[in-house]
Amino acid sequence: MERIEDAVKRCAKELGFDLAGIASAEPFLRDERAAVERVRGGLMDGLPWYTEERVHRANHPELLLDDAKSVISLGVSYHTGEAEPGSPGPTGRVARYAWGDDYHDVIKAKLRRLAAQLPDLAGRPVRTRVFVDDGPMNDRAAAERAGIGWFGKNSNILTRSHGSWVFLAQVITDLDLDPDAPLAKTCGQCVICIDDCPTGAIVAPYVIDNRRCISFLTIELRGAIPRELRPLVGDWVFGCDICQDVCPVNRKAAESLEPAFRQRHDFGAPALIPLLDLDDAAFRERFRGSPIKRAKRAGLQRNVCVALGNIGDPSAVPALSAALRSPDALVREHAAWALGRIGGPEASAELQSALASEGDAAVTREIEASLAEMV
Ligand code: B12
Ligand code: SF4
Ligand code: SF4
Repeated sequence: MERIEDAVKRCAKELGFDLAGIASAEPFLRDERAAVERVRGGLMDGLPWYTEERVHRANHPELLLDDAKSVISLGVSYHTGEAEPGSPGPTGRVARYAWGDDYHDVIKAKLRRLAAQLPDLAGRPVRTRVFVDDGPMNDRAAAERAGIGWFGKNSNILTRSHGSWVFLAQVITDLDLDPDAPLAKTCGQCVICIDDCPTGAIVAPYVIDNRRCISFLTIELRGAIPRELRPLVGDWVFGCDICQDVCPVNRKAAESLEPAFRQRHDFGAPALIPLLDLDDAAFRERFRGSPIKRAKRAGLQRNVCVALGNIGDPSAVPALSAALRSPDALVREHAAWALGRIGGPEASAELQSALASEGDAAVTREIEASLAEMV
C-alpha cells in the first residue's frame, strides 16, 4: 500500500510541481531570530509591510492554521532557456522569474488542486492553507526543513536538480505526516555570489541588505533609486539574477516543464525605447498577467531611464528627451540623470530647455546636477 507521504508527493508531481517534501509545522526559531535582527538593523527597510509582527507569524505555522501539523513544501522550476532579445535599439534585462505568466496565478491553481486531493488521500476531512509568496509564510525556511534544497550564501534555496531557479510554495495542513530530513549540503568555501553582487547587497553569507538589492530597487521601491546606486544597476529593468547566474550549482539546472513560464514577447531582454512610450492603458495591456506589472508604469520607466543611462547609447537621447516631459516627476528625474550620463550637445540642450520649465524641486536638482557633471 502506498504511504500517504508518497501519495502526496506523487499527486504534486502529477500537478507539475518539480519538487515536493514534507516538514513538521514546528516554529522556525533560527529564522525568526535572524529576520527580527534584520528588521531592527534596518536591512529590510523599504518594505513597510515586512514588520516584526509579520516575521513572527511567518515563522510560526501554528499561527497560520489552527492545529497545523505539517507543511508540504513544493518547488516549480522557471528555468526556460535563454532570453530572446527584442529590437530595435538597446535592450535591458529582466529577472528570469518574470519572463512568463505571473507565478502566483499559475502556482495557486496547482496548490488548490493539491489541497483538494488531500481528503481522499487521508480518508478524512483535512484542514489546509496554501501560500505562494502571497502571505506571511517563510517559504525558504520551510523548503530547507523539508529537504527541497539548502540555503545558498545569496540567501536563495538551491536544489540539486533545478538549482535556485525555483518558485517555492506551501500547503500547511493538520495532517500529521512523516517529515523528510533537511539536506546535508552547504556552499562550502564558495563566495562567488558575494563577490559578484554589483551593489554589495550580500553583506554576509545568507544576509541580504534589501536597500542595496537591485531586485528591491527595480521592483518594490516606489520612489527615486538612490543616485549612488544607479550606475551599479546596469541594464536590469526588473529584478536581478546576477547572484544566481554566477552560481556554479545553477550550471546543471534542469529546464522547466511549465509552458506558462516561457518568455512572453521580448520580456527576457526587452527593447527599452518603446517602453518609454507606454501610457497607463498600454502598460496594463502589455503586462496583464505578468509579474512585471508590479513595478507599475512609472516605476518601470524609471528603471528604463537608468538602464539607458548606463548603456550610454546616444540613440536613446530623443526618447529620453521626450521622457523629460513625462507627467511623472519620477520618470523626468531619472530621464535627466540618464541624459547627463550619455552626455553630448543634444542631451545638454534638452536638459537646459527642460530646466526653464520644470516645476518640481527634485527634478530641477537632478537636471542641475546632470548639467554640472556634463561640463
Ligand atoms: C522579501 C522578499 C524579497 C526581498 C528581500 C530579499 C531577501 N533576501 O529576503 C527582495 C525584494 C530584495 C527579494 C528579492 C528576490 N527574491 Co524574494 N522574497 C521575499 C519574501 C516575500 C520574503 C523573504 C524573507 O522573509 N526575507 C527576510 C530575510 C530575513 O530572509 P532571508 O534573506 O531568506 O534569510 C534567511 C537566512 O538568512 C536564514 N538564516 C539565518 N541564519 C542562518 C544561518 C545559516 C547557516 C543558514 C543556512 C541560514 C540562516 O534565516 C533567514 C530567514 O529565513 C519571499 C517569499 C516568502 N513569503 O517567503 C520571496 C522569495 C524569497 N523571493 C524569491 C525570489 C525568486 C527572489 C529573487 C531571486 C527575484 C529576482 N530575481 O529579482 C530575488 C533574490 C534576491 C536575493 N539574493 O535574496 C523566492 C526565492 C526562491 C528560492 N529559490 O529561494 C521567494 C521564496 C518567493 C517564492 N515563493 O518563490 N525578495
Ligand atoms: S539579486 Fe542582484 S543585487 Fe540582489 S543580492 Fe543578488 S546579485 Fe545582488
Ligand atoms: S555562488 Fe557559491 S556561495 Fe553563492 S549560492 Fe552559489 S554555491 Fe553558494
